[in-house]
Amino acid sequence: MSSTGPASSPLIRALKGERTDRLPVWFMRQAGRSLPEYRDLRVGTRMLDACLTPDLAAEITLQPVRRHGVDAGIFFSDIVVPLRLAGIAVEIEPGRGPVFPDPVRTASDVARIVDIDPQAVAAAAEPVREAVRIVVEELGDTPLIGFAGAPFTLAAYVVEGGPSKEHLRARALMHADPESWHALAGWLAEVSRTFLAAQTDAGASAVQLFDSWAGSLSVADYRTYVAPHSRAALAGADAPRIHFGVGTGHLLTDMRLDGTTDAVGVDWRTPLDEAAAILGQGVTVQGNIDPALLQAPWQVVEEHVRDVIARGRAARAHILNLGHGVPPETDPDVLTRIVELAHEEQA
Ligand code: 1CP
Repeated sequence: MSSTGPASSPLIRALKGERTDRLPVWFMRQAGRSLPEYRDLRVGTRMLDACLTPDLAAEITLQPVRRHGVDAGIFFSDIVVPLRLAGIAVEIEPGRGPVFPDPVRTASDVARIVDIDPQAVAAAAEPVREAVRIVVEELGDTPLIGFAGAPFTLAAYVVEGGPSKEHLRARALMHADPESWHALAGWLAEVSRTFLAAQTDAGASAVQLFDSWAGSLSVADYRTYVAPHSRAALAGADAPRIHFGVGTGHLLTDMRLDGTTDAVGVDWRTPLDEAAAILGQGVTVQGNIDPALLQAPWQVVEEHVRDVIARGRAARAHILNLGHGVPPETDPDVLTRIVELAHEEQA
């Protein structure tokens, strides 16, 4: 019998640097608002309650895998879920995103937060482990990707109190009070590490750290104030590791975190052959279909996807994905056709 199970899937082999005859493809934010079956299920349930209801979170995770035939599930949750589990007040407001009624801005705010034992997250994470176990059982040979927010992206919300454009308050705290910044980022790293462990312990086969807003940082600030904490969050994960950011063309090499990452996620701004030239052959690339192009006529999408695949051949291995999340207004059939196209092409 040939070897089976997620460990020999195209995604996990690509993360280990192998090219197989099937190009693995999945989509960030595949589980969510672009699917009518998701919108139906979510009626009457708040986002964070849905994340912590095991049957519901499992079903939402599985929907896009069934529909599109993607090569991985991404666990349906949110980067702020471990903060809710730590007992911090947070809600996800429809159409806006995560909102913290008590933002963490002063040294005493930080002291109040870091006083919470990150192990409280592990103890409260049973609904997460339960949902992951259901998903892993259903997925069989298809791997599940667990995820967490990187310390800087989480801080961008916690310090600001909600979504912001340039994440000024978090970046200001680094320089105004470096000690408080490092205390906060270190605590967030520990919380994200614990959230990743809950998912891998329950059977997730790979993890992705989302540093969605790291693109707003200078290289110098990234190295001093952010990279050590992201490395701590990811280094503890007992599974292959993907590290993703938006607008991070200037940070690609640093995002390898000294070899801690198996793959670097690249947004749509940097062609994958250029990214591979910068990153070298020690790491796999993931990306980078422009989400804006999903609205274009199919011929335009097809040409773009073929170009992304061709450029991805410059890397040691490639995982096809978007350059950021699926926009809510995307026609899900376009995603299904992209999966079919990727699987027709030789990796
Ligand atoms: O009611 C809803 O449907 C709310 C929309 C929504 C969804 C479906 C939010 C609110 N989060 C999610 C799920 C989610 N969040 C997933 C599910 C798995 C999948 O990818 O299919 C994941 C991986 C996340 C991670 C996440 N949350 C990130 C990192 C990824 C990214 O897109 O950059 C970030 C930045 C968040 C914060 C967040 N949560 C929700 C929103 C609208 C936002 C962004 C707000 C902002 O613009 O700052």
